[in-house]
Amino acid sequence: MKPFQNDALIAALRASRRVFLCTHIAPDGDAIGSLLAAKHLLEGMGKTVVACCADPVPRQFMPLPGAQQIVRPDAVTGEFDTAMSLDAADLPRVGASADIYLRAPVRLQIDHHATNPLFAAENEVDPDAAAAGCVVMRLLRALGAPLTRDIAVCLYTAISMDTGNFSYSNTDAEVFEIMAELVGTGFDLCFWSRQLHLMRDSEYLGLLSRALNSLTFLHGGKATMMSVGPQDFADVGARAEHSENIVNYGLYIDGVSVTCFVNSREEGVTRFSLRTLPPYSAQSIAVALGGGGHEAAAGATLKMPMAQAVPLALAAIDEEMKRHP
Ligand SMILES: [Mn+2]
Repeated sequence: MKPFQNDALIAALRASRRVFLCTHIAPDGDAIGSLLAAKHLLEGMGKTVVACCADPVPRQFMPLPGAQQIVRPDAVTGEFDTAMSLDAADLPRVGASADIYLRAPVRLQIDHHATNPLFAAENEVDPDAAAAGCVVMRLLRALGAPLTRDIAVCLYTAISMDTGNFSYSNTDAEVFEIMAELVGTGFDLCFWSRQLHLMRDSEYLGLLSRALNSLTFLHGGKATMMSVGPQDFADVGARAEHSENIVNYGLYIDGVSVTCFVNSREEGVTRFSLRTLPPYSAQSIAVALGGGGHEAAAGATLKMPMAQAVPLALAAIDEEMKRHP
């Protein structure tokens, strides 16, 4: 495991008494896991700690130890001698937590985003760390604090969520060194991996089922398209968030390099999510439809009904396929 670099940050935490911890808005597993691990760690050292997030904790993270005690900024009272931000790429990312953070005389942060402007007085920002949770683990070691089972569960959440369950390119040897220590605490890996990586809302599975049923092959099996319309959303009771990630299923077929997921929650607005493998560009297709994104993942929204919008998408996909026959 890499050593924690910033000795001044360690000294500041040792000297702290009342600590304000915050993380980014729209919190993910690394945000909530790192926040809670730091809370347990500092409480174990006898500090008074308030953990804050400006947005609600997503339901899947609510069973984590301490998650019920995460508060919103408007519920925070009293003054803090020390504040620390976790996993936030810049200060605006902590949302309404920023005011409380800025009021603390000693301001620290732990993060792993390369674009971080080092907004704290003492920063430990390592763009090579797979997750902010990895840096929290280094902090725990530097402080000589015990690794409890509660901390292990929170750090497992942070690291497994930010590495796509140990599958993204950021999954390095340190991740597994840390995991060996976490598993050593005897936390229930089976339960938590199911909770974090398999459990889905029934509405999500309902919408996914509609999408898979609609799957059609294009261009001799090199491309796929799935679509769900307003009636599908209504029938299964799905909300916007339930349409996330469905697009990826269109690529989980041998030989398919381009996929498009069409979804329309309301009549007259049609969204396209695109995913591609090289040499094809999701971005080129999205741009042709007036949208944008990255090379492998992009999207566009057209203000027209599906029946009118889909032929335009098919034409844009045609164009992209022709570029790489
Ligand atoms: Mn992160």
